[in-house]
Amino acid sequence: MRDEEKDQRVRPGLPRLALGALSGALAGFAALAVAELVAAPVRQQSSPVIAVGGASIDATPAPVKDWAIRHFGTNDKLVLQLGILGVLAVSAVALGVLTVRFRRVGAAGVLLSGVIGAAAAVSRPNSTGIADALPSIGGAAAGALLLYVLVGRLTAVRRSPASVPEPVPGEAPDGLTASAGWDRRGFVLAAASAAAASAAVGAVGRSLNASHGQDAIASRNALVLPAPGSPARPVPKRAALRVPGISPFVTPNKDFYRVDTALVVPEVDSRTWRLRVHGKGVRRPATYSFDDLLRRELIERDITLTCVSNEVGGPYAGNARWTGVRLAGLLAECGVESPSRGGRADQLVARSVDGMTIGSPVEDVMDGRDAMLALGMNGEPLPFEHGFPVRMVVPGLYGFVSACKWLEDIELTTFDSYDPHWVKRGWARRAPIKTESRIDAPKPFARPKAGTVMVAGVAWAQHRGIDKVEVRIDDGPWQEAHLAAEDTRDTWRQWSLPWQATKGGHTLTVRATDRTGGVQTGRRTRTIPDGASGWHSVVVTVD
Ligand SMILES: Nc1nc2c(c(=O)[nH]1)N[C@H]1C(S)=C(S)[C@@H](COP(=O)(O)O)O[C@H]1N2
Ligand SMILES: [Mo]
Repeated sequence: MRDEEKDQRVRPGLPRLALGALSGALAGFAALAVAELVAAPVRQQSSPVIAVGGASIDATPAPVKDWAIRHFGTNDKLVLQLGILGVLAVSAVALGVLTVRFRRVGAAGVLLSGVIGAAAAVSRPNSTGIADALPSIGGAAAGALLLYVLVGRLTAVRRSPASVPEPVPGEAPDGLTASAGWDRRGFVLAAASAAAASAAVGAVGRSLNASHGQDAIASRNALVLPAPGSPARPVPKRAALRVPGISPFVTPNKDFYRVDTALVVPEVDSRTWRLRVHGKGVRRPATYSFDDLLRRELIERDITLTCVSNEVGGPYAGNARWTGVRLAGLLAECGVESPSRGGRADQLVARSVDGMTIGSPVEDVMDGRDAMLALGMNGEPLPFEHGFPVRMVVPGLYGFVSACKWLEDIELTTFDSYDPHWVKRGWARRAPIKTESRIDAPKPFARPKAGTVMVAGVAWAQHRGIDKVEVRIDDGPWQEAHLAAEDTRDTWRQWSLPWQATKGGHTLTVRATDRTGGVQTGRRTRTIPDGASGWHSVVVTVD
């Protein structure tokens, strides 16, 4: 019965090109499904959408990427993947239509997209070799074959469309009769079974890929971080102001901003994880396991992380309590010396399992600040999104020059001889965090009632410390705000100012001064190459 129903829907009158388009779409779907399945034994990152997505992220010019982060935030990756799927769908449909006319062109087109996927997968920085090409090649082969078969059932119609008999309702046309005109029954059968098979294959591939992370998840669940030998001082009670709308002093992990290039969050098993330390001037290169790190003294520190892509007033800053191993001590153990003591390497390049490279000044890492290999964040093992099992954290430096997540390799080198990932894309080699302040309350375009309105927010100048915050109403004088107690100079500081608000529109502006006397500049710059500067303003209307 089902076959008959479908036969009736696919009438000879339906334009062949539309069926060609449908064939193309089905072939594209089949290709992705097979690629997903083949990626399972290879690695998920080798699947074409992920590989092409990763390659496009890397090839995206810095201003465009910056724009994407600003407009889509953490959804930037979702938008990118949807974009790639959209392009794929359009090309698949176009190839399907083309194939009706030119059989070989379509198949060649599908194979060509396979080659593009394969090339992207093999050339990813973390590619494990030629095996990464298999999902794309396998998927393209399946897609090309299906397209060939489906369009094969359609092409007869071109010769003699009139010779196709209407199926008699209730009576299945037999295959031989149908093949004399165009093979409707064969087309519908092939299309339907291909769609069903692709869905099944894709689902199996998906679940196999998802199960890969199980070991990593188990290793994280089993992990209990030992009590730190050097605990953080308790956060002073008066470091947190009770003002509605202000950023909490400690950012909960679930709210902590996330910025990275990973389309698939790496899931690394801490039990098999290793960190290699090597390179210029490393007298005793070494490899550490996670247990090796756990046996060292753990330090616990409150450190505010900031992204260089954070616009003035933007959300990409967060404060957490990190637990980890002193990086300077570990480097010293490997025989590394800081440049000021005659060390030959001035750049430390951290490399992640997903091929990210992040370069930090060796001098900063070894100057006594709490640079660490972090294992814990706010009392739990690092969340996967934030770098499990091990990431770097260096107070005072933007994340792109200090905070490598999913760390697996540290190489000592020089700034002259190596440019890491972001530097190759136009960002600065060295990037200390700029003194910044942000108004959290009132929100932009709020309509508070006349009377006392609490203006409040956070200010940061990591590793220098915040000395003063001032607020200006419209073009009035700078008024000193109340500063919450300082936790450490590596953390942000909350501030507040009661404002006697009068009716009408007002612009509130904030600026901070750091402990070195540096006043936050009002000169607006873009985020590229070394972080945005300028004052944050909020416009409100008082009712
Ligand atoms: N492996 C890897 N580490 C990375 C990045 C990345 O893209 N890949 N991004 C860096 C940037 S730009 C920042 S700001 C911080 C952000 O850390 P978070 O996502 O935990 O907030 O991670 C850094 N570490
Ligand atoms: Mo960043």
